Amino acid sequence: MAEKIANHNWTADAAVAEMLERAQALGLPTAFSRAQAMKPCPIGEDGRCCKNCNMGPCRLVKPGQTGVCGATLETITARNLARAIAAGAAAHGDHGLDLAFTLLAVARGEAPGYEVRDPYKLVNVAAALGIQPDSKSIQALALEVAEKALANFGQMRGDLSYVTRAPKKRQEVWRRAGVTPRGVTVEIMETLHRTHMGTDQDPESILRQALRTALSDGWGGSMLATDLSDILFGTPSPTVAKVNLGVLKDDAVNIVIHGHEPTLSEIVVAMSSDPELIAYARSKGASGINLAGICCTSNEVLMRQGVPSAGNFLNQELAILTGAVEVMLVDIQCIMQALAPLAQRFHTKLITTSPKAHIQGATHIEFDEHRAPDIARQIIRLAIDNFPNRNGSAIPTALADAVPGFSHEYINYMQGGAYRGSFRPLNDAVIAGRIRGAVGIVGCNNPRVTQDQTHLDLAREFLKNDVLVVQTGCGALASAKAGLMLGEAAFEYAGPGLREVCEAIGVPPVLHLGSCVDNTRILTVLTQMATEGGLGEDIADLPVVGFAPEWMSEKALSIGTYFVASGVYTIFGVSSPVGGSEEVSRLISEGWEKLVGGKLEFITDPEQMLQKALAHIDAKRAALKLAPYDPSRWGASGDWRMRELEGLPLAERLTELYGLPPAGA
Ligand code: NFS
Repeated sequence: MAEKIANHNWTADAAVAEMLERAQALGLPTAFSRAQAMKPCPIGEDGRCCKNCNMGPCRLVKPGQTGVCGATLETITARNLARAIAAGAAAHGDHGLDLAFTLLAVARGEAPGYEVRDPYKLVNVAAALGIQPDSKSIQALALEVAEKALANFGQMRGDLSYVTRAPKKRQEVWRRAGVTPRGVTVEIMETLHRTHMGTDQDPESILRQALRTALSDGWGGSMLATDLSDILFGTPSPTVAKVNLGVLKDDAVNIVIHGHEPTLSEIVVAMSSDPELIAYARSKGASGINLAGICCTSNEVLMRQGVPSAGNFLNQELAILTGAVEVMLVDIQCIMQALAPLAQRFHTKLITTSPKAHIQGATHIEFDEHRAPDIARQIIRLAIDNFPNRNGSAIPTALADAVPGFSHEYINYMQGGAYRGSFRPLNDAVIAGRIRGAVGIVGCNNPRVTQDQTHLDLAREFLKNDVLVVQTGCGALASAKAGLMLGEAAFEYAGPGLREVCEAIGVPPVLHLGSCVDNTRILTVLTQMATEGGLGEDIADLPVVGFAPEWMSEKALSIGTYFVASGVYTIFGVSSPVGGSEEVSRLISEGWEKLVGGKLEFITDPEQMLQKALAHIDAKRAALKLAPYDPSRWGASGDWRMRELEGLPLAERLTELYGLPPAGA
């Protein structure tokens, strides 16, 4: 084990490697060591186990074998995948639903500490939901938007409001395939019903409903969550922040906020600068209050408030292992139960806050948006009171700077300012071949593969190939930790064409678009690219590919599937949950490609992922009749070239740059 850690086989993150050594020295288990000790069940891993009724569980391990009810391998693997997608969509939907309730409380004046921070977004979202902004007050409009969002979650008939946001051609594809989502809840409910014992037993039909359910997430639950968060907490724009476990401070009260909803974390951020609380912290011998995020809560407050990030999913236990965390504050999703016994080995208090997420051994302080400031203050005081109990700490020094905060609104703005913002420059760069294509590398960490490694290998290779990289979730934090989200990364990693574009606009070559629900920002970017002109008329026409190379959660499956249903070739790593059935693997790739234009593949070899994606991007370019990718055409201008030529006399520089004849010739 020691050798493995030393070789960084478990992680690409130096801070994590350091903390894993400490875990080992203290004899404490982590997800990394548990993953070694617990091999995946080979039957469940590729979807061949059915436990949907009490005649089983049935394990289909022999050719031609069926379950007790006669269910085939194809039906069972398809049902398992559909259920996982429904669970993922439910997680995102329920998160969005809570934000709708928060906006409702704000509109009614019942949520002290919150307000509509982005009224422009409120007006835009209202229009997208079919509400006429007219001359209504912000409060009145917020009320209508909240009500309409709630109605979308519960709607049983018709189409989700945001369906009309997709390119026209995409809407037709959905209509023809019969996958246009009606509401959020209804699709999840129907998937659970169809996959109940004895209902839908045609894998193709089950998988079609899985597409519809995923669409109700992407163009429903998650998209609403993103929009409502922007209305309440502000639409992100670039900011500078520090990332990795080194953000924890030896001399300050460290509060780590972990989970997914921005509602609680935003108010904790606001309260942490309260002079009274800072004075209280000082009275206990601390220099102040230091907040740091983990997972998607981190992404939410990183991109909006520049709150430092202690890292991604697999960093959560290691933050506690530093011994420097007074409180780990959690809400929902991706929170390991192992945090509770681990926290008890240190002075750290683990505080759960959601009525939906209790953990035995944690302190539960229930969050209620109607009295958020009081609750936040109570939690911060508790952390301060815990500071004197700290008994030695070992904070790794690894730390990186990052520039997160690329909402699609900002991407539009950055290409021309307030008056001429548009997607034209980006489309032109793709058309000309400066940018070969774009990839989204998103999703989780998984201790079954080296932490962050595939995220980073893919990102660097795509940059070298002039492919623009956009990221969210834990994938985004992987790149942030490795310094890829800085302008300088374009010089170091990007190919000549992409480098020129990054230089001209002044952006990193890897754009951080937010948390996992913010994958919907990528849908919006793709829609804008598809409708701007020159790159076809549909998302499926674009030279783009999606990735979740280290996925582990059901949410990731829902996200991947809504990208497929939106027309995107999507590649997942680690292992396939439908690997037990060749037929179902074919249905979600070739079958879905025929039906909706996108396909889902599970590929474990990163090199193969890369090559297949580049081939796909080039094929889409060819179908659009764009110039073939040729990097030798670029790189003759821009800051980089200027730097190269810096040492030359002016005349020679002009010859190099513009082909002017050398002086005296
Ligand atoms: Ni996404 Fe965010 Fe991370 Fe995976 Fe979990 S934090 S919602 S599920 S692990 S990316």
